[in-house]
Amino acid sequence: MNNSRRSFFRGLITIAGVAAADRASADQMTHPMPAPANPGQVPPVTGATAAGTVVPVVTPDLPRLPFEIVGGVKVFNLRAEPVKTEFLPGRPVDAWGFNGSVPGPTIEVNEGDRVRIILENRLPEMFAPHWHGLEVPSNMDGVPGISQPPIKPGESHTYEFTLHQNGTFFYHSHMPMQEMMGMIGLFVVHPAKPHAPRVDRDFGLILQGWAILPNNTVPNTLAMEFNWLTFNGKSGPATTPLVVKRGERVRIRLVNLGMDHHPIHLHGHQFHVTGTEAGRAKGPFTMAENTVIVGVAQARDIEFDAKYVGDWMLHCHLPHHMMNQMVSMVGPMMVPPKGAPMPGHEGHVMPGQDPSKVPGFPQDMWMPMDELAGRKPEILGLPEQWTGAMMGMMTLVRVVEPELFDRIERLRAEAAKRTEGSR
Ligand SMILES: [Cu+2]
Repeated sequence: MNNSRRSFFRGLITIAGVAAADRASADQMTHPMPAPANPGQVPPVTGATAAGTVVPVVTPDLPRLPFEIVGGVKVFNLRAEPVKTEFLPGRPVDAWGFNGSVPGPTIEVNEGDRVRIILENRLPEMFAPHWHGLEVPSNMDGVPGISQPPIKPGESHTYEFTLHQNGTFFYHSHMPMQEMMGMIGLFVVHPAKPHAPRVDRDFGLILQGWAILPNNTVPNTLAMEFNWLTFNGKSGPATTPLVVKRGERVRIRLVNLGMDHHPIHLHGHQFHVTGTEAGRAKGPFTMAENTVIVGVAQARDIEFDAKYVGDWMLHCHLPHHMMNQMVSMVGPMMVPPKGAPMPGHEGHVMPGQDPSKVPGFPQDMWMPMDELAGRKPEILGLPEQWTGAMMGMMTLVRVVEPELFDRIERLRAEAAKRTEGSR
């Protein structure tokens, strides 16, 4: 990051931070307890998997799409529409998504289910949804002009098929520019018989890159450089940590739709890739890894035993994907004059050293923004300034002792109850 870009970003963060802090204190007056991070994280009382033998998938910061059973068919209603969202509090974005969410809500079903998806197009232009990786009849494939006429604005189209596969799939617009506005959602199909070894926790993350210029809210879908990187529509530190209990077996489903491939790295543990966008891979899984490239249009399921207690980073390892608001600035490169240290760099220079004589200074990206992360239960117990280096496509896998896990679960259940009560 060059000097002017970085100092500009510092300014932005300060402004955003002040605005967010105001909002946060206003929030705290009306909601004294931590707000629910994600109503979709709470397992459904009734739903695809409530009575089943599989663990429900948790998609942090994204809801689950509800359904009704009509004549043995699971019926879903999906609306393609413009969505106002925030990657971080104070960073508004005008994206496109589904049912008020970007990415769209997670469709979660079981192998063997018959599903009917009624798709309403509330976009100002034509659209059709493709079911990526699913083996469906050609006229259900969602390719405008080939397998069906495009769905015109204001019109609906019904898709119906039986799921004979299991694994991590997704739905997305089959129009590339609409994809870059955010139009994707997870489509998880649980196996009829759980895979061995069983997992105790199952998570899903959608990886996206965005080009949004300063003072702008609309993604530039023609761009080839991306300055915002998100997991499930949030940038660090607004991504909600994945909380697991020590000793549990964990699956994380990673899906990428964008212009870049993302090497996703997990700290502290080794994992195996157990599935792709084609479903479950064939075991035994012998190659241990801690970094997996999730290419565009690919899904990668990773599984590991959460052996080690700690707050472990899970992030894209491309250096620029570990940042927020990466933009080049017009104008002279900034060189800090002697005797005028840059804000945030006091004490970073060896005594007697002139920072303006050190080529490349500054480079650190330490920007604590705890106030932007909110007060959700999943961050309980993290140290102060934990957000200092949490940016971009980055979250935490928190492997915690049972006692802390139960406390977090209790807070989440209480928050979910309050959300229910306020409806
Ligand atoms: Cu990346």
